[in-house]
Amino acid sequence: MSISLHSGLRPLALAAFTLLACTPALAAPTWITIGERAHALLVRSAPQARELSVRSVDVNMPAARGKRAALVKGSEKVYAMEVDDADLPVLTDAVHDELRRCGGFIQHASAAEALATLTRLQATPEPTIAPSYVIDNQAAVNAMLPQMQASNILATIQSLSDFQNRRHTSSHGAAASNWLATKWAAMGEARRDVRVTQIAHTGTNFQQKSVMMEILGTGNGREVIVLGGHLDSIVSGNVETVRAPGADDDASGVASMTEVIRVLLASNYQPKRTLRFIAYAGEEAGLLGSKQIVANLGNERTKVVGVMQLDMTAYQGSATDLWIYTDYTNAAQNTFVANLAATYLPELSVGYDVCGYGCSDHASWHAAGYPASFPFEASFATDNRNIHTVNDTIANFGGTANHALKFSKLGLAFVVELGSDGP
Ligand code: IPO
Ligand code: ZN
Repeated sequence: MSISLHSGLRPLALAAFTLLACTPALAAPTWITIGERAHALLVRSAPQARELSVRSVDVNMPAARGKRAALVKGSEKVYAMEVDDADLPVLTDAVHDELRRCGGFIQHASAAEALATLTRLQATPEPTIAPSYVIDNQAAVNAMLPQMQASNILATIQSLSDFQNRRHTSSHGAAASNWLATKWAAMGEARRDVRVTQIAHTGTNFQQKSVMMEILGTGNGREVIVLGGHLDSIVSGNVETVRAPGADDDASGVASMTEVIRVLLASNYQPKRTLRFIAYAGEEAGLLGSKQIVANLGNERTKVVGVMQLDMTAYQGSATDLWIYTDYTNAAQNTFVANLAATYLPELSVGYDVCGYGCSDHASWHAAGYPASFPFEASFATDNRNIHTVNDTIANFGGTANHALKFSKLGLAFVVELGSDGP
């Protein structure tokens, strides 16, 4: 700002200048929306952060945490904040060290976007397309489910956790992206309707690309079903040298998706809607990859009909098999997901829980108004204590991918039931 003091400033401008001068300028301002628990850490770690707005957001909660589908209204405060870009790594570490199991934040491209996100959360967005949630592809799904193998999932988890780490700002994170893109491209080589792309991102030292495989829809290809998980892993420390196997968080989700892809292609399944499998970069640093992918859709003539996130599938926290998270997800689609489990995996038990604002990439989709669901490996109280540490290993989730296989099966049922619907 340049002010010339001798040119007769109007009192209002002078008052504004005085106010601004009292607040230290942020070197590189960026904008986030953040849930109440992570916000408490932010004001401690970055007192110069500016609050732009705060809303109390209604969230669906299970009437009692556990095996009950009945939902009640709860609420959480979500803040729009202007912060210094340089403060975000500290915040990320604080969130992961202290909250680990709940709450996070979403980074935005502008103050206006952060504020618009708050408004949309409050309004409980209506999906632009109301898909049919009728379960009517039993023949196709039941033919594919028995082909799915835990051993394949385990092998992919092993390969991903063999990278030193998968930080979005490290050479290892970039290499893991290249490895996955090569693997998915080889799997789809024989099909002309399969495309694998790496999606580059913007941000400080953001080296890791998201990886996307598409199976193009034959009849209704402009409508899209998304199955996602995140590629990056995190342990605090030097990004080039720290060890972050991230076997459960989230090699397991990416590996579960990879087995869905393998069996769909082996069965020569051709969807009517387009299927997108996305391994998001930079989830651990504020849902960075998914946020940018969702924002980029603004210019694309596609309609995302349904989104499922697989973030942590390999560690079974309790006797209950599948936990459906009810906050910042779509209630109607969650009912559909529970019905898929009852239809195709009747031997499994289902529980319901909440994890707070921004706990995984489904929140990027939900915040933009797309129907998203988040089936998870455990309850909030019984989750894997080893995530975000060097001990997030295969051995520490029990050495098999038997639990992860359940999520592969659920994911396959989800993409086939929604993907088979035509115009
Ligand atoms: C996560 C989500 C819900 C629960 I309960 C426990 C853990 C994962 C999220 N915190 C994360 O770090 N994803 O990568
Ligand atoms: Zn994590």
